[in-house]
Amino acid sequence: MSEYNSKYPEYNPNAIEKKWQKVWDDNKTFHSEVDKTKKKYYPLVEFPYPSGQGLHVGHPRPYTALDIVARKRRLEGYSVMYPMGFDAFGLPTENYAIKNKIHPAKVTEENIKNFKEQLKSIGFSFDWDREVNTTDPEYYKWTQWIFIQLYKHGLAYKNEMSVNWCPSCQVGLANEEVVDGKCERCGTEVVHKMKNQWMLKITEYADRLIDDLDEVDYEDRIKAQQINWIGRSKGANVNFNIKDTEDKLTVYTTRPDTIFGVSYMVISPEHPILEVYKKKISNYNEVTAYQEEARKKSDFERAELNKDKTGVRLDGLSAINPLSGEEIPIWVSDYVLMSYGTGAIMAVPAHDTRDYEFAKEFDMPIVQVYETEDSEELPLTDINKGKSINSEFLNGLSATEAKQKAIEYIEEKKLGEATTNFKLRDWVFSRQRYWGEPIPMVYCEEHGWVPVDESELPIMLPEVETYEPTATGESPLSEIDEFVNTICPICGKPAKRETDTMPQWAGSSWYYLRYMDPHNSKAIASKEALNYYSPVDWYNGGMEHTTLHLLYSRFWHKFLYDLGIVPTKEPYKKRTSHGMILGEDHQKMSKSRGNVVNPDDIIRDYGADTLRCYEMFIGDFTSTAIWSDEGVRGCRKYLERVYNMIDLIGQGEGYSKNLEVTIHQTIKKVSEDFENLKFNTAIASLMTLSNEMRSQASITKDDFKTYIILLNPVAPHMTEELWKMAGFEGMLNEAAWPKYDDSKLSLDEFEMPVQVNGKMRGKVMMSMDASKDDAIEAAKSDNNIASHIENKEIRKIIYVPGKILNIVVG
Ligand code: ANZ
Repeated sequence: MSEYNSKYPEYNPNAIEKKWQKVWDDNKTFHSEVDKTKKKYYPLVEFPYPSGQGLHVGHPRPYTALDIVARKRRLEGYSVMYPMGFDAFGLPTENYAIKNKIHPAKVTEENIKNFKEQLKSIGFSFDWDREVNTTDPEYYKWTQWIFIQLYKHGLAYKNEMSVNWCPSCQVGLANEEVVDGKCERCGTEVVHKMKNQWMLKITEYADRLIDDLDEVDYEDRIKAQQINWIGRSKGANVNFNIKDTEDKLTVYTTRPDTIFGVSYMVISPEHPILEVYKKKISNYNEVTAYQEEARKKSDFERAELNKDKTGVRLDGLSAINPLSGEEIPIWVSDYVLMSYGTGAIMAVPAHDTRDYEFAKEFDMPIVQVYETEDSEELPLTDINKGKSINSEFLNGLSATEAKQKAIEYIEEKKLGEATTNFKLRDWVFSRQRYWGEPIPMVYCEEHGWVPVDESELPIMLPEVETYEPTATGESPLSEIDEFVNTICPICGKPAKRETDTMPQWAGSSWYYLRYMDPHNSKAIASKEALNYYSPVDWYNGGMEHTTLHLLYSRFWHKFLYDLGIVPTKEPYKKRTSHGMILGEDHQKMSKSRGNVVNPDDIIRDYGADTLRCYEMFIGDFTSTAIWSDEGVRGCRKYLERVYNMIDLIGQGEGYSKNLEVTIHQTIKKVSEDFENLKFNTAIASLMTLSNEMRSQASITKDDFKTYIILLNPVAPHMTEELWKMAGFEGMLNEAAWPKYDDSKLSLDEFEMPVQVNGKMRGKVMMSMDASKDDAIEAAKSDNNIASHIENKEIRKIIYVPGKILNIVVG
């Protein structure tokens, strides 16, 4: 079989990779169609924002991971749809366009072209016929359509409200876009501004967004973040009468069982009751001065950083504890936020840290209403093991019992009611910028806000000269008369278009649906496509998108489910997250630090397969990893060694006897590890197997074939080339994923160590369950061992099957 021993050309990834990429492209190898004879599989990665910087090495990490899963699934016989697209609206492009006076659409087009070339050069098995681009009018037509449905169902409304405003980007931000009181994008301190904004009622779905997490397979840390972000809290609204008035102050409390420990109340500086009773409050000027101070602080500063408690006691206004009948003072303090609960609290300093700090500062009484055996210290906040005291009918009860009983009592006496609160706020959906989807609404003097007729969609972004935000903070669209002036869809009289655009999160909230049927002009996607491809089987993306994109898209999906448009309650069956890749200096890669690695350079110098292999081998997929050029070179060397293994192919059918067990073990390990995000250990076991193969004088065609199929998802170009070089039939991408045989996972023979009088005298091949007699027989057949027992009396034999034989002679 001399043809297999012939000299092959040296490993030249640049030539091999270009060649196979063209073959895949020409043959549409990875194109998917609805095929009811096969089970579908839909892996999804977050589509990139096509920035001017191009792809960085962080992108290929998740893309390669799910490319591995996609390629493996195809070999397992699934109909796989692995799509890619571009999330192209957004500020950086707009800012670049402003600075360089190029239309954002043009900038986007160029960036996408560049990104696409880069993605193709890495050899991902994306179905490029399904590419989507959120800035394409044929795409955003449907984003606008969904908005109209939301409006028609009462889930979109306009509201004058205080918004987070970034003075630098000149744009309103959602809570999710404010990090530590600063703009997520540019880091500028966010201020508050009153604006009329479109809002989406995500809060109406808050319960379902938590409860339905039971039905999906998300990493625990992802579920936990979603639950915390939504922040469901169960408690009660309790009414406190304001002394000598008809009015009540309603508080929200999660601990109605501590009501006998209330020694004062606190209301937020923005609480409307202050205005109502300003004549009764004798120190009102102190109150207004305090309100002025509070206005300067963000909610974050007030809630999270508020260490030193401040406040003003209202003179002339007090409240009555509804359970004890006691008169208690009312304070104003900024640690109580108007945006949560009712904006008023009952203070229980013995059992709440914030109330305790406040009571200490202002010398208010502290009444303990729980005691535990092991702690005397106040505030006593962990009262789950405690017993209620000083609380009349609650005395002696545990916290759970007392809470239950207090709520029952409060409801029965009509003093309040059980309530659930959420930290989640409605989604601020207006942006005063150019490069986004126009919100398809019209304002008519007579009919108010009216959605445009659906037949008019898409409402196209008009061509403009400049995209700068206006000095007033209005969208640049507001200065284009031809855009603004329209007619009312109801009465036909002159009306004005909404000039705000949608946030970048809009287009990405439903893109996974468009992939299913990207060219449909009549609907988001056909019923057939939706029924076949739904839901996404495995969605991988960044942890930073857990509270924004993931929540928003689950919300839209549930809404579309309620309308009967999508067939599943949840969009994504499984969600995982990858870790970030840091530079060699252990810092986040950034231009200014000069530690950015460009994937193009790695591909040019080492090849795409090396890049892919290294990105998967770099470390635990879910954790942060540090880039190392040394590691890249190691992966390249490994691939070269595998490439050269083709020279080892010799005679023989089936697996080589010496390799059989390791091959079955490796099939099992690689198959399982690829499913469990353990790409690095899968590659490690492939490396071990290749070392074993290379230590043989020759290997069989089948040894080699299985090896390259297992490696194919990681290094698809080289393995496809080797497939052809070895003369295997068809293409590797049409082969079948190898199966392992359970019975062949361990050796039935092993090298048994033999000791004579406790000294190691040799090793013999033995079956694992050989009898004692067979073991002795085998030992005697070894010359060296035999020489140590010859002519001696065997006194004792210690034999542990599968382990060792010890012969004691005298
Ligand atoms: C009395 C009490 C006693 C409370 C106790 C806690 C512990 P979560 O779990 O986050 O929902 N609170 C209510 N509204 C507030 C507001 N607008 N600003 C600041 N604090 C507010 O927290 C609910 C608890 O936070 C409520 O229960 C209330 O204090 C406070 F031992 O009432 B509690």
